Amino acid sequence: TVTIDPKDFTRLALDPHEDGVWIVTLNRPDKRNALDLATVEELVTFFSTAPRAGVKAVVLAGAGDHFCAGLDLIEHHDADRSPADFMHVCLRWHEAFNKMEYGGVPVIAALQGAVVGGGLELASSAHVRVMDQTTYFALPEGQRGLFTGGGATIRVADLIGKARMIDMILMGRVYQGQEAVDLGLAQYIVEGSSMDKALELARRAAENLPLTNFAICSAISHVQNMSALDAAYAESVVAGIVNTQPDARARLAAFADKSAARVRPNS
Ligand code: 1HE
Repeated sequence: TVTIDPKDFTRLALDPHEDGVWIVTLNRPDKRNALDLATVEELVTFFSTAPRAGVKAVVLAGAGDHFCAGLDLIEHHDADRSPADFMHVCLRWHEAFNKMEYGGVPVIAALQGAVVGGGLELASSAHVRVMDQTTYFALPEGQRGLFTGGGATIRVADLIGKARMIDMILMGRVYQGQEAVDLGLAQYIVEGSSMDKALELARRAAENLPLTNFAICSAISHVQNMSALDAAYAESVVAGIVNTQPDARARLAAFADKSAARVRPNS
């Protein structure tokens, strides 16, 4: 079996819980968790391995007052990269973020403070985003003489629509509070700690069967990239496997013998 040793990681703090939920924390708070190459490589390693290492759900967090300040602008400035160099940097970001989105393990982002630039690209690769009252979203690339390179044109446009994304990056517009939820940048906003809520959600997700979560956290994203004809085919194949899994028998039996919880409206 594949194992993940938290001691192998320096940029990420890894905290595995007994229920299979892992808290993965960007751990450079004095740099506002800016994404340097080393951090991205650790994200690639973790999210490439997690689906085979028994990780049932992940809470992705940032240490300190800010979730993530995006691309490490100092490293980028000092490296004075060629176009080919930076293309390869972006490809490593895509490797990490695609492993998150398509890996089949639920990833719940616990957000606070700045979720900006590449930090928003990272957050938008999670399956669920929880924000607190301090959280704000922006794409400062426009003002910095840069462009997004970590998937914002794909995922941020998907979350909020093309026109709003263009406005965000063109004007440096900042979204926060309930408006950010209404637009789709986050699914939950809490008065207290986004970590507490994200952990609660990760634990709930981890109670689903792993194969079911694999389908939810990979097939839905893959299917979005397909024609309707191929999507219907792929969905049928995935449902064929998931909906006949032996582990689902007990849950179906519980429904049949009326011991399973019924679906009710919130009280
Ligand atoms: C950084 C970075 C960074 C902070 N790269 N070092 N991203 C941005 O344009 C966001 C830039 N950052 C900020 O606007 C602010 O730092 C924050 C709003 C996130 C936080 O403000 P604050 O007042 O708490 O911190 P600070 O004093 O600005 O920064 C504290 C330290 O973090 C300082 O380092 P120090 O060694 O001088 O103490 C900063 O240099 C460092 N720091 N942010 C490097 N981003 C694949 S393309 C993706 C394109 C992008 O992501 S563009 C980047 C957009």
